[in-house]
Amino acid sequence: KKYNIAIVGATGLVGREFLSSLAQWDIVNNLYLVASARSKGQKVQFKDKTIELITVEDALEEKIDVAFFCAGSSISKNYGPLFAKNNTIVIDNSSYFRMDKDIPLIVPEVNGHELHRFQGKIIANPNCSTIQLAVILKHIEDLYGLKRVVVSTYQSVSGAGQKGVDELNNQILAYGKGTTYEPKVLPVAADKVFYQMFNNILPQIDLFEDDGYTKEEHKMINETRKILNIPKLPITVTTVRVPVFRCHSESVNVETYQDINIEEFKEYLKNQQSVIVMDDIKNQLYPTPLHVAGKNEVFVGRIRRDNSVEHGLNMWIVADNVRKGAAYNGLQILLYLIENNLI
Ligand code: 11C
Repeated sequence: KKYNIAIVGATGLVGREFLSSLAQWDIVNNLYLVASARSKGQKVQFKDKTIELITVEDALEEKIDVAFFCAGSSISKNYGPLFAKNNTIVIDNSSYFRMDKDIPLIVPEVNGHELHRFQGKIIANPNCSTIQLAVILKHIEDLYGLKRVVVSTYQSVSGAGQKGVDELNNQILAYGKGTTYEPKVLPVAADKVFYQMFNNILPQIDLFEDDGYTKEEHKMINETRKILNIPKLPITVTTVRVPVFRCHSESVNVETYQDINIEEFKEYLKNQQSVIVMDDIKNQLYPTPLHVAGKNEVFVGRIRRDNSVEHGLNMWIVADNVRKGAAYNGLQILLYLIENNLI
């Protein structure tokens, strides 16, 4: 069977990635590419078809089975429910609906089962840095029981969208010419002060909240608890932007209830969906952003015991934030619905 599919935000970084991932599957009947009014009429290639961009209002006139939203929270807030009312399943990449108790927040290989009893139309796609963490934590919870989690992230500029990518690129080019390029986007376009990203590290992703944490840190904490269905999981996070274009990396420390057999854990992980264990220190093998960019799986390495607690381990998790962290996870949600006859 084939479906009428819309991408709302088709010209953005995540929208373009969704389009190229979708091209690898034979599930599209009609494809609707939605962008802002000023892009209306521009043409985009999808396989052997040329498709004209339309506005979100135009798309509401069509009969669409599934819409992938990746145009930011306000578009999702304003139009997601209108598409849902039209009987369209909305897979929403924004943060707007994620913590709504009636909306499932899905990483298919972790909690796809929640979709079987879901009657609604809007499904949320989690934050990029949360997805890669949840994929690995699920297995630790299943095997040993999670007692406490401590995470520090090393997030690429593509997390801040095309503007973040362009800003780092311009600063690198300027450095090559012996000049500088003034920051206007990073660390956070909506904040007051901007810092150079090239040759620098910025311990701020998104705006600060009253407790001294950033919104990104709260997202990782709250979304991880919701996806794993452990509402009180003790977890603390520091999120950091690094001058890398693609892939988020995470240093993760976990304390568990039961004793961990590191070798057994590695073997178990090797057999899990979406996980690639890349951990051979004798040969200096561990995941790096350059290696993982463009791949769909979550890579894990540096898996080792934490001897400072009774049962603990440290590891290094890397995933492509635009793929598994956004577009590919959204596509996986759609594929899960199809495979399980839920659409
Ligand atoms: C970043 N994680 O790297 C953010 C971007 O809630 O989907 C993703 C924002 C979101 O800046």
